[in-house]
Amino acid sequence: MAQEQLVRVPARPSAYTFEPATTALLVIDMQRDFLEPGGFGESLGNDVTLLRRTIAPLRGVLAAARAIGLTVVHTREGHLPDLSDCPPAKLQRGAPSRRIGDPGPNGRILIRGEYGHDIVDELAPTADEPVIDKPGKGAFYATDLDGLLGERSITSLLVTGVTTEVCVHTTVREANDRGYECLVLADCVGSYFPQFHAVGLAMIAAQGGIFGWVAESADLLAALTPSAGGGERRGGSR
Ligand code: C5J
Repeated sequence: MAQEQLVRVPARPSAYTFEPATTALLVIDMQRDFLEPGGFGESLGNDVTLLRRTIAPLRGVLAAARAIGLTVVHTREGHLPDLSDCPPAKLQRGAPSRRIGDPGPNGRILIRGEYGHDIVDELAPTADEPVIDKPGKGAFYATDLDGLLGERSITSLLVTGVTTEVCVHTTVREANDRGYECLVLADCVGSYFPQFHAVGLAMIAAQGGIFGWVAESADLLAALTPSAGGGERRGGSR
């Protein structure tokens, strides 16, 4: 019987263990519309530079995931050009300087196919990495993400992206209800509101990990490096 590699990552509230063959790296909404000036995030009055600290550690995690052949899935929040998949409640909410669908410097705000809707250059997906387009905050709502993960026998998710308390949290909650074991990488998720980021992470790991686990990406990377002693073996003859 072939040996299966188990990776054990120091995490909160307890160590997180996963098998790479049944784990996916989920990169949520690392889009220009949230991370660069002139997009949806800025139109809501946010300082987009607050999210950019996630890019460097996420690049490291992405490179490590690709190196060991982990399934990598990206998501993008956005809408069809005719806005038929955008509920009026979402379109009309608040008083943004530009609404969803309005023209901006990076194209129409949060519209599929526009430059601003796409993922930032630093984290561009490779041709074989699925990109899930989603109309909502949660990556499971009105998408085929669950089916895609099921086809690949994925049961564990390493969750990254923006924003911590909105699309990341919604997706982790959806995933948790569907039985996935989620590890959220604290330095690879970000918010326009540092206090929401901190509380959002605390909420995930509270109550014995009510929604999942939280770890730093450095601890994941160390666990993925056999010389660092991170790997454990399961199965096989030992
Ligand atoms: C927001 C997201 N914040 N990706 N979307 O509207 O978190």
